[in-house]
Amino acid sequence: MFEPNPKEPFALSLSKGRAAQILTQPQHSVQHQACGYMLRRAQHERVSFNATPGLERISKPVFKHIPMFDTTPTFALGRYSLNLTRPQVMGILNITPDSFADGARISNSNQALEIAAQMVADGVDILDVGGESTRPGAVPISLQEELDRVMPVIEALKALDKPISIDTSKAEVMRAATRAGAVLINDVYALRGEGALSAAIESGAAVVLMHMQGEPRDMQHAPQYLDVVEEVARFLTERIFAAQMAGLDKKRVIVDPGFGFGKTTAHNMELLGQLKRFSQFECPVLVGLSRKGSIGELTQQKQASDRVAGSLAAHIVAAQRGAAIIRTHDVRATVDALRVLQAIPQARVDKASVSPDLMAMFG
Ligand code: 7PJ
Repeated sequence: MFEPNPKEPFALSLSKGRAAQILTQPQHSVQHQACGYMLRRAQHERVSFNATPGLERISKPVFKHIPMFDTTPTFALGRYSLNLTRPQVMGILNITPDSFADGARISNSNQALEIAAQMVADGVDILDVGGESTRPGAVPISLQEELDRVMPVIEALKALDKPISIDTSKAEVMRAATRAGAVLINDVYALRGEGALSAAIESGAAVVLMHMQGEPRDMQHAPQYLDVVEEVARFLTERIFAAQMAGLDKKRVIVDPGFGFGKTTAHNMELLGQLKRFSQFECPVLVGLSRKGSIGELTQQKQASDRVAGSLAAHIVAAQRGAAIIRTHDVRATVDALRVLQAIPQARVDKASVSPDLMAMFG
């Protein structure tokens, strides 16, 4: 426990080494100590704070005053920073003539810009641009075709000043898109394609590593697992490891269990139920169930556009179980639903998880 020096400004009373330790060690005990210190300091300076004995409620108002101790979780996307204290919404822009799930079929960049501008007005956080369909049964397209679809759209979307994600598995598309300003590479093959890993690393962009069993062409033909949660988690562990070994900082990684990619509805629901398992990677978790077949199956809605309510229910459950990013076609509805979820105060921190110092302070 370190003691405040009431005569000195707060930041100066910490040695540099100690401050660095607090900032780099995520252990609760250290944070609790820092929090206790902050509280006494706050009391001394008569900073008002809510003294409810729940760590979150105490620490937020106090930490807010001290930039050095700003522990707000964020994720860097180029010059943008995602605030991970609330689930972020990724809007889907599929520039694919065969993309039947889209509210609108996007065939040119003007149209893409119009739809994306609406998404921005609706509160989107990331725009995900894809040129190749990866839906079940989809047939791959050529590199040139994919570039021709996505590049004009990426150029057009820059006007909106929102983080752009490129949904691709091809190294060349990753390179071109990130050169043009995309800050996130969303690869359903988790960088297993030829040259993809090095292209992603060299680009400096963040990456989404997603699990898929099989290939889009045939992945929904009788997918099988002994334990879907453990198998998906193992795959993601291996891909994070491969990325790290190749030189990619884990701070640039987002993980995704890949709903619907070689999974039955039962598999998808098992993954959704156990989503917390994926928080163990300490990477943001992305979830995409928007209008997918499983939602259609559960709600008996054949039309993709009739699956909005079902998708919302699944995404809210995902957000409650730790999803950091929700990938959706329906931005307005998703933002609204998440706002309601966000308005619910977090459960109180378990007494046992609060340091004795802090408890003593409040009796
Ligand atoms: C996903 C995706 C997903 C990520 C698609 C569709 C199929 N990328 N791309 N996660 N799904 N990261 O949207 O229905 O679940 S394409």
